[in-house]
Amino acid sequence: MARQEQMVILTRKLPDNVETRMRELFNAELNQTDVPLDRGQLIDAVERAHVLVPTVTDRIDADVIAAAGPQLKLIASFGTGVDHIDLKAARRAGIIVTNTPGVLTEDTADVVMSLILSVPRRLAEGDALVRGGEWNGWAPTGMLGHRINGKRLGIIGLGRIGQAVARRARGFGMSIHYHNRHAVHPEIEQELEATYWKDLDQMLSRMDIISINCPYTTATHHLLSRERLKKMPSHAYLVNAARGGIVDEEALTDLLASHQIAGAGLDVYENEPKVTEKLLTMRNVVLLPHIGSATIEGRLSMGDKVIINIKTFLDGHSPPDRVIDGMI
Ligand code: 8YV
Repeated sequence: MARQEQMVILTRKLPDNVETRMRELFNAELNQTDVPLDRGQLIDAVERAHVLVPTVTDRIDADVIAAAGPQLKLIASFGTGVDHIDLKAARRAGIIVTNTPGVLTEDTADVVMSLILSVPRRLAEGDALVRGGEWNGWAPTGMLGHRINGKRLGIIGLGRIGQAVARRARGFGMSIHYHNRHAVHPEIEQELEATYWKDLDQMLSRMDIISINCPYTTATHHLLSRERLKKMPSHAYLVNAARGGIVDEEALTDLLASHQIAGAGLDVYENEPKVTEKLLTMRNVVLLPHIGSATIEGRLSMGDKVIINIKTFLDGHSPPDRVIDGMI
């Protein structure tokens, strides 16, 4: 079948330029309304598509993959994280999965750094004060936060995004610490003057700010459990722009409420778009709506990557961003 006849189904609205190019190259079925597909619609899509282009809001579990027609050969996800796709089931069904790594690194690191600055310096609180008409002018003891310079940042997952965060944090005078399954290459450690902590619990108990930058897998589900969160000193802050499920959100909420953790900056949640109600009432948290990679430039590059992956695959080659199950 010619490439132009291959059915490529997009589950969400993508930037216009990306959709236009998709239509030029493939038999693309778009989602103009941008309402996320329900389960029935998702199953209908995998029954018909040669290529599915999902996003983080689609749960492509083993049942959805089992419902796929034999023509479905590629899931070209729009995004880097692939935790919404059952990779093992896809592999068993002979379906290749690709993602869009690299192009959202700097944007996501910018949002992480913004949260690192916003929470200790109480930026959202200050904004609310001014907008609420409750600001009575400068005062020597008004809106005091905590200094960033000289603080210890513990990065969980010093991969591409973690390293980009570390580079920014160094510019703000922070010292860099990290936990990974294995230490990174010595050259990277040297460049970042980063200290490796094999033991996550030990690192947690000694940091001022923790940033989560690892992928979400079965191994990292609730990596920050109640027990682990309790290791953090009461003056410490937690920042998460990776995936909500890495943190036990209920436990985090309890510990923030009882001031056993000083504050949190969150861009992701366990049950998006739901957010634990109690968090909404807390002053010591900054809550963002999963905007880590939400720049026009980033979204266009992500679209480009998806197109390159599909085109390469349909032209009979191995797509550049193939995700291998077990390598995440
Ligand atoms: C994307 C993300 O917006 O790429 C990721 O892993 O978390 C987000 O920045 C989203 O995944 C798009 O599907």
